[in-house]
Amino acid sequence: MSQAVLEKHTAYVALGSNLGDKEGNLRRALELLEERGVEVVRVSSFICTEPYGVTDQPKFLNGVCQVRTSLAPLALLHILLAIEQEMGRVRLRHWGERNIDLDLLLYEDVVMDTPELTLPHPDMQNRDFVLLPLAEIAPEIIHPTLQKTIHELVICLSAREL
Ligand code: PH2
Ligand code: MG
Ligand code: MG
Repeated sequence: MSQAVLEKHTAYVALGSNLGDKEGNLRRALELLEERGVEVVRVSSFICTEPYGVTDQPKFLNGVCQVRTSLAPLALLHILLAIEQEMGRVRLRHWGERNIDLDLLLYEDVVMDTPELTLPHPDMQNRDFVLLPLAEIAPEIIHPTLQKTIHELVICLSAREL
C-alpha cells in the first residue's frame, strides 16, 4: 500500500524574552512547539544579553533551537506567531520589551522576501545574541545569501565590534 511520506525540513528559530520569568518563558515556548507538532531537535544554551536597538529596556535571555518540520516556511511562521499569542505576548513598542519573541532565522536554504516573511532573517548577521547560540548548535551551516558559515559570521561580527 502506498503511503504519503511528508518530507521533513530543518529550520532554526531564535527565542528571546525580557519580561517575567525569562527562562520559564523560553522553556514554555519550546514545549508549545513540540505540542504543535514541531520537533525540537537541538537547543542552545540560554544567554543573558544587553538589549539591542532599543536600549532602555531590561536585559534579554536569548537562545536558538533547531527544529524539524514538514510545514512550509509560512506555516511554520504562523505556528510561531500562534505560540506568542497563546503565551499572551504583549508588544509594548517596536523592538521593545516582550515576554516571548520567536523569530524564524533560517529554513533550509530558502531565500524569500515577502511582506510577511523574509528568509534568511534580514538582521541575523548583526546580532550576537542570535549568532552565538546558533554557532553553538550549528557552526558549519552556510548562510544561503552571505555564503559564510555561522562560525565565520561570528568572527566577522566580532571584528566589526572591536
Ligand atoms: N530583540 C529585539 C530587540 N532587541 N536585544 C536582545 N539582546 N535580544 C533580543 O532578542 C532582542 C533585542 C527585537 O526582537
Ligand atoms: Mg525579534
Ligand atoms: Mg519577532
